[in-house]
Amino acid sequence: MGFLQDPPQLAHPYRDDRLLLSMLDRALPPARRGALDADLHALGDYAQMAWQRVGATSRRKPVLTQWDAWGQRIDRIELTPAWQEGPHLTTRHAVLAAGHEASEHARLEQFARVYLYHLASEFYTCPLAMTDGAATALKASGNQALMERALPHLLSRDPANFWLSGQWMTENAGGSDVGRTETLARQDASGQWRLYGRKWFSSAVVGEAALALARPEGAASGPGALALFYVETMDGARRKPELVIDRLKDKLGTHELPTAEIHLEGLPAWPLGELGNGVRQVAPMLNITRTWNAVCATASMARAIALARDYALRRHAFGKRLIDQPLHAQTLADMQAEFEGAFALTFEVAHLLGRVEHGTAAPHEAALLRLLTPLAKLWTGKLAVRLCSEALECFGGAGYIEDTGLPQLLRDAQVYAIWEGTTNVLSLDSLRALAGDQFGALQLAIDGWLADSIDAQARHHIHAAMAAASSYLATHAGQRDALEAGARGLALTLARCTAAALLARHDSWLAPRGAAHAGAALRRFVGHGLSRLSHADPTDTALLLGPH
Ligand code: MFK
Repeated sequence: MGFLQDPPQLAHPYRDDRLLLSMLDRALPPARRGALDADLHALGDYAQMAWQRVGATSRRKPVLTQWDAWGQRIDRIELTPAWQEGPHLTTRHAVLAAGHEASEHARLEQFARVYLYHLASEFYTCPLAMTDGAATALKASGNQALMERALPHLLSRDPANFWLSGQWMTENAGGSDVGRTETLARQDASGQWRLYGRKWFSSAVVGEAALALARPEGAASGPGALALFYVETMDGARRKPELVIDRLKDKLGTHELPTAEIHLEGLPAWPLGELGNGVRQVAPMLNITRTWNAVCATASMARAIALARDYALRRHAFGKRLIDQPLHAQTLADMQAEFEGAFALTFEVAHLLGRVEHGTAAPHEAALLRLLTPLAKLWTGKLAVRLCSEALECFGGAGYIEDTGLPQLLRDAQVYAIWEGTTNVLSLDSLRALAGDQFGALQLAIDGWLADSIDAQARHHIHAAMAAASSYLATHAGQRDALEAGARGLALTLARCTAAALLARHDSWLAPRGAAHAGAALRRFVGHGLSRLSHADPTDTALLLGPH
């Protein structure tokens, strides 16, 4: 046999990840940092094992069996091995429970676990995200009875006791525009609320609970009249007959995730709070799942770059290793710098979330979190697609071959920009957030992060891009259409300015400890430009979209 190429090897995602290690060293007090180590080592080991399993087994999808041999409706879903292992891994390493501990660092510690677990979990993290969101929304509702009933399950450290929760919002009429929800909530003769309708994307149909938006019978149309309900799906070991699984979706990616279309035929339900303003009540859940989305998108980028870098050390072309080819090295370094910016923003949101939840944040930081959450989600969702695509190209033809395990990275990455609000919906959400004093909060935070920065040029570029964003907002104040048309450019600019300032903060912490790579990431990232503001003429937009 002729030449055989070494496949890429996955370095240990925790022990060998200088970025994750240095971020945790900077952000956590030593005692908490030490206590976290065992779980992160174990989840890194699991991630390496799972990557080897990808190469050694053929891909499987969940299978829905709707009827048993004797004609009984059963709607049984057989899951892949990683999904069967999910409850054990999650509870043993407190992937969910850690985020709800009584510490301002709880969320950062949780999301470090999520970052390591995500790809190995085969997107079991999707229902985990919704479960975390449901627990958070239940706490925010203050509904003691529902909290006492559900939280011990949702946050359990015992796999036998652990429940997953879904988030049932999307319907045929309303994906982004949730206000068009058609599901009806009706009280039966005993006063029990029951839900009737069709949910078009249900990602955690294997879960034991869900939060669902529905319109109480007789309520007005529009989003304000929707109510948020808690439901349970199981009756002992059997799925409740009022929940019917119509079919599993055939998707571009996330194949292991059993996304379903379902019907509700009178499923018992309990309102979380008032019978209205359901979107406002579900917002705490959305902000949590959007944070998970950003962390998982960042984890996909990390995996794609780690494999492409390893391959560049093994693959020879034109007499040299790929890593020694100037243009290939430049390409990888550019990817790394963008990724490090995304990583910095994502984990700042995670840490900030914990501080805001535990009341240790500075006064401006709640407003900051409200703005940075959609920014992190929308930017990382887009960047993951770009970086995973670029990483596949680094393998040449091998990156296009299914059983390398590489194409899956790109197919799966596409979902991050769609889940939990598309890029444009999140850009509009960041405009909603900017209606308060969020811009000032961001400026204050950036000034703080840059206070010790040793890179004057980076400081100059960040200030210039923030000034341009500020003047853009002032110029278009009151012009709703213009603001909306430019919302994506504005959001990306603010995300990039924030990321650059966070890279500068990390550099000023790391450089005195003898490590120069954060400074390199900062210079390269800023070199790619910070402003993405668009000044498009609406007349040209209409001409471009007019009849051809
Ligand atoms: C591995 C990673 C895992 C990630 C999880 C994967 C799960 C995947 C499953 C899904 O994708 S489920 C589908 C997710 N769908 C969405 O995210 C819906 C996207 N659409 C939006 O976000 C719309 O912008 C929205 C539905 C919110 C628009 O609804 P409305 O009713 O027209 O919004 P409106 O009137 O502006 O806001 C209503 C209230 O909610 C306002 O409060 P007030 O009533 O007090 O004024 C808003 O301020 C508040 N609000 C809206 N978004 C908020 C928020 N508050 C805080 N944070 C937010 N993000």
